[in-house]
Amino acid sequence: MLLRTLRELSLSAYEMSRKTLSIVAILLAACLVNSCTSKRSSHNTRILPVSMRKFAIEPDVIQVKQGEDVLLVVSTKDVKHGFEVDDMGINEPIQPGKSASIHLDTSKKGEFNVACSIICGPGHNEMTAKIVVR
Ligand SMILES: [Cu+2]
Repeated sequence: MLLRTLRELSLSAYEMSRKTLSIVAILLAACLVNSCTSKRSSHNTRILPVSMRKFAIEPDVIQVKQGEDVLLVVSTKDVKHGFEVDDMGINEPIQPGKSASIHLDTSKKGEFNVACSIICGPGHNEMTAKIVVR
């Protein structure tokens, strides 16, 4: 009798822990799904096309709001260029015929210089722009 009760007790404890585990697993899964979808939701993402060419970056002033979700879609009209924003840790080669999507960190206000990081000809140094986060 006592043995049986003990067995039942340990069984129910085992089942309880299994239940707890599955609840924790479900909660974890829900959190993961939620954070994934909120990061990937394209609802509020502002997509800004930027084009590079000899020897300009257009637009040369890219204005965004602090905290805004911004995706730059950078392409080149001629040769290979490099889209570089030193203070944002961005340096992306841009190949002809293939645009690059660059997610902007807009958490800090300020002006960030954009330059071409791949020497592309005599006007290479004139290839500048700025990102203004306000
Ligand atoms: Cu260039």
